[in-house]
Amino acid sequence: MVVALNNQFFLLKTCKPGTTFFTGIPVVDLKDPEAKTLIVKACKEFGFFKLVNHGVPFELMSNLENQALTFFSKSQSEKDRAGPPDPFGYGSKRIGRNGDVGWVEYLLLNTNPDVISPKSHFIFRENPQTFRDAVESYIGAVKKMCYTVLELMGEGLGLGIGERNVLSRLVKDERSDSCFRLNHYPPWPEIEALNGRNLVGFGEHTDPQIISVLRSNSTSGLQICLTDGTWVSVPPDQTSFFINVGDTLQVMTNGRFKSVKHRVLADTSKSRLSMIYFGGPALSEKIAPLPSLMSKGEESLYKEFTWCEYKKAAYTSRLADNRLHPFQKY
Ligand code: GA4
Repeated sequence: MVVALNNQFFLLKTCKPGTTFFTGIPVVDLKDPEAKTLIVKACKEFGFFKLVNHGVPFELMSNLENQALTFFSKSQSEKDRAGPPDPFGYGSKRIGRNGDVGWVEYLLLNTNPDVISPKSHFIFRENPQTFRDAVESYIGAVKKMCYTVLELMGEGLGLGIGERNVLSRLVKDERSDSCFRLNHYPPWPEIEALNGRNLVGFGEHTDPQIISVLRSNSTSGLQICLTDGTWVSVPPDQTSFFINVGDTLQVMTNGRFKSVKHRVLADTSKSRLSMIYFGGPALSEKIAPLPSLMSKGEESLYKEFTWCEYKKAAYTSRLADNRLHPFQKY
């Protein structure tokens, strides 16, 4: 449907809201001795799981949530000074460069201190130091927790002693091309023309990187697509993290793990705030199945590519595209 905002017209997608929450989301307790096995099982079956007992203090999450809400409550012209996203910076309604739109505004930041983009410098120069501190403390804690998850994945996959940390090493690398996103989905007024449908906040897509770590407030909206193609609503939990397998991890496990298709529907009455850390490899990194995972005679399902090549292709794609398609052998 077409929505008019500030004299501009936007074509926004709508979709039928799911009526019930899905109760089958795998839950992994990071302190459980069986965590590595459960992580691998969830990544194979869903490409997605909820992480509890993760050790990241709730205060870091709520502090960043408050800081982010302060930023998003500024006037449009003030927020626009931190945009447009190139890809880093503030963006509103437009996602990526190829015509995708959603009922969302966001800040996209890179997380590698050596390559902080001029845009990030600007965002933080123009905003209180408390915002920058909140982003940095949160990312610091989430990164550490993410390394633990990736190490458990390596163990759970049965990688040899020498290779066990290969996934966490890629993300720990100082050249790692990781990024961080704050998404704000404002409530939207009941519009009759929607006929009981919901506005799409962030359209369906898979994440390109190795792993994504999402935390949201208690407003629902996130949906994942199960392997049989059904969309289900994820019950929100502001104290936990939701972990997504990205396209790169799908390739590195030669399709054993599935990168999960997901989307976000906006809520009519409550705003949703999510924060997502995307752990990616260095630009020069060659992406291919891990040799020690492969069974005898097993062939790679993908042509070899570097993260840089994949990323270039990704930025010419639409959100819902299968970005691995050009790299698939069969
Ligand atoms: C999806 C996952 C991350 O949010 C993101 C997105 C990126 C962007 O917003 O700039 C992309 C999208 C995401 C994949 C395809 C391209 C690039 C928008 C888009 C249409 C930051 C990322 O890495 O890939």
